[in-house]
Amino acid sequence: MFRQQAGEEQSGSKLPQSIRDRKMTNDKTIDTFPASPKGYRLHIGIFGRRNAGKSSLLNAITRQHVSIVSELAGTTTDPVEKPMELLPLGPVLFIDTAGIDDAGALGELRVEKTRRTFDRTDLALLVAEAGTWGDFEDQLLQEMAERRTPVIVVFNKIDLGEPSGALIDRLSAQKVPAVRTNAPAGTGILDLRHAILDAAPAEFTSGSAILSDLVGPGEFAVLVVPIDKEAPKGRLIVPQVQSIRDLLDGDAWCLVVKERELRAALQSLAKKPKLVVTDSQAFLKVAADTPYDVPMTSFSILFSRFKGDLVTQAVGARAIDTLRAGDRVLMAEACAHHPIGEDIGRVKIPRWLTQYVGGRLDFTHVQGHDFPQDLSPYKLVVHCGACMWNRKEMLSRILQCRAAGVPITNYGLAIAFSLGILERALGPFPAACEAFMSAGAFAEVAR
Ligand SMILES: Nc1nc2c(ncn2[C@@H]2O[C@H](COP(=O)(O)OP(=O)(O)OP(=O)(O)O)[C@@H](O)[C@H]2O)c(=O)[nH]1
Ligand code: SF4
Ligand SMILES: [Mg+2]
Repeated sequence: MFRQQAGEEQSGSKLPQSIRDRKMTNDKTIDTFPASPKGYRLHIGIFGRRNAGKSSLLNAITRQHVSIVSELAGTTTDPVEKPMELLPLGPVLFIDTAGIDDAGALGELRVEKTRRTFDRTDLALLVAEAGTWGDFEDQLLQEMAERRTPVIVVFNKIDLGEPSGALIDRLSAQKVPAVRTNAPAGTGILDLRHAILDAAPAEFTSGSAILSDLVGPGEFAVLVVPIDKEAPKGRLIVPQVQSIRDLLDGDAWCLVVKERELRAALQSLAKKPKLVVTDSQAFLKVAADTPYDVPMTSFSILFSRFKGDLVTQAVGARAIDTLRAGDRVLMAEACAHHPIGEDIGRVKIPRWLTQYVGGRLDFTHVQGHDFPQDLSPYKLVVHCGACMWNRKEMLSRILQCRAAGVPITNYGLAIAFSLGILERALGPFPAACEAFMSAGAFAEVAR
C-alpha cells in the first residue's frame, strides 16, 4: 500500500450539513446517487427476440420490478430505461427493448424504436433462450461488431435448455463472452456482472480524476506528506506524484507540506484551499490543524475512488464494527513494496483495528496477484490503494469479495474508521458518505 494510506472516519455523528440536507433514498438500487449525468453512464442495451427474458433479466439485475414481464410475446413495446449504480462499476443506464423478431406494421414500428437504441448503446446484452439460436442472433452480433459495440451473449432460460457446445465454441472463437442465466431464479446474475465489468469500454472503468475535479481550475489543494523513516529517500511516492500531476492537468495547483508545517502554512495563505489531502498516518494531527470548513481527505480515500469503488469500500469499513476477537482479516496489497519499520499494513493497521475491537484479530497478509480464491474464512478484506493497478483489476477484486459476501474496505478507510474521523474524510464525497451512513440499509443493496 502507499505506506501512508490516509484514513478516515468512524461511526455516525456530525455529518456535514450539505450531506444531511440531501434526501436519503429509499430505493434499494442506490439509483439516486451519485447523480451522474446521463451522458456519463455506461448505456447497456438489452436486445433479443420477444419472450427471451430481457425484461426478466433487467429485473433480476436491479432486483426491482422495473419492466413488465409476461408469458405473452411482445410485452415490452417501448424502450424502458433504468439508471442505477451497478456496483462496483458505477453509474449505468439499462435500456430494456422490445423484442425485434416482430413481423407486421406494429412490429416494424417497435423494431424501429429498438434499432434506434443501438446508437446510444455502449455495451449490448444479446439475450437468447438457451436452446434457440439462429440467423437473427448472428445478424445482431454482426451489426454490433460493425458498430464496434461490445456484446455479451446471455443464454437465458437455462432451466429449460442448454446452448450447444458448437455454439459456445464458435462464440469463444469470435471472442464474444457468454453467460448462462435463469433470470427469475437469479442464477448467473453475478457472472453477468463480471462479464459487464470485463466488457465495459475502458473509458467507463478508468477513474477520471484523482482530485482535480474536487479542486477546480485556478484553485489549489494542500497536500500533507510526512517525511518519516518510512518515506523513500529523495523522492515522493506514487500516489503523491500522481496527485500533483492530476492537479496540474486540471489547471489547478498545490502546496506540499509536512504535517508539522500545515498549521503555519494554512495561516499564511490569503485564501482557503479547496481541499486538504493527507497521508493517513498523519490524519489525527491534520484533522486537528485543518479548519472544519475546509474539506479534508486522504490520499488513500482518493485512490479508493480512483482505482476502486469508494461507495462499496466506505460501506465495507462499517464491518469493522462487527469484528470480534479471533476473527480473520485479510490484508491485501497490490504490489510487493518493501515493508519498512512500522509498516502500515503489517503493524499499524493491525494495531489500530485490534485496539478498536478490543481483542486479538487473526491477520493474513497477501501481496500482488496472490489473492485467495476462497474468501469465506475472512470477516473483512482491507485492501491497499492499488495505485500500481488499473481500475478494472481492482474492481474485479471488489466483485470477488461481493460474490463471497465478504466486505472490503481500504487501508485509509479502515484507519480513519478506527480513529473516528471517517465521516469528515468522506465529506468531499457525498455519495460515499451517505452510503456509509446508511450502511445498514445498504448491506442488502450492495450485493
Ligand atoms: N423458465 C424460465 N422462464 C423465464 C426465464 N426468464 C424469463 N422467463 C419467462 O419468460 C417469459 C417472458 O419473459 P420477459 O422477461 O417478459 O421476456 P422479454 O424478452 O422481455 O419479452 P418481450 O418484452 O415480449 O420481448 C415470462 O413468462 C418469464 O417469466 C428463465 O430463465 N426461465
Ligand atoms: S499498489 Fe498498493 S501496496 Fe503498492 S504502492 Fe500502491 S498502494 Fe502501496
Ligand atoms: Mg420485455
